[in-house]
Amino acid sequence: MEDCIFCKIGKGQISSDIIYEDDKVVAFNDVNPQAPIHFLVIPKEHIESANNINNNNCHLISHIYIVIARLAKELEIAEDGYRIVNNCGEFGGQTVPHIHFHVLADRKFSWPPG
Ligand code: DGP
Repeated sequence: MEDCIFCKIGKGQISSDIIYEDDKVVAFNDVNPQAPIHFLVIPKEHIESANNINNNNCHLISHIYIVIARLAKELEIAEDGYRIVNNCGEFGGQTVPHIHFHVLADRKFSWPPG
């Protein structure tokens, strides 16, 4: 999508602190970190939000979870645990309309969220 900032990051048109990339997804550090480790994982294909997951693109979502598990081991956060957040829509707090999964780690998180 032309005006989408995360599409541009996925295509390398905007620089970001990339920690993992393959043909389907990119993981990069969040510009406004909320934890000592805070990165985002996005599909390169434009999917607006969780509302738009379907049978044709769900393989990208499962792939994102596989990548998160791999990065968690590499970053040595798997054992302590971490939080995966996917904000959806206005009430969910989504500010960038390209689906993304926050991975927050290296501190303890409370529940319920605010
Ligand atoms: P959300 O509120 O769930 O839509 O989160 C969007 C996140 O994306 C927010 O934590 C800040 C981050 N973000 C927005 N623009 C950029 C950018 O250009 N680069 C990076 N690295 N992160 C961004």
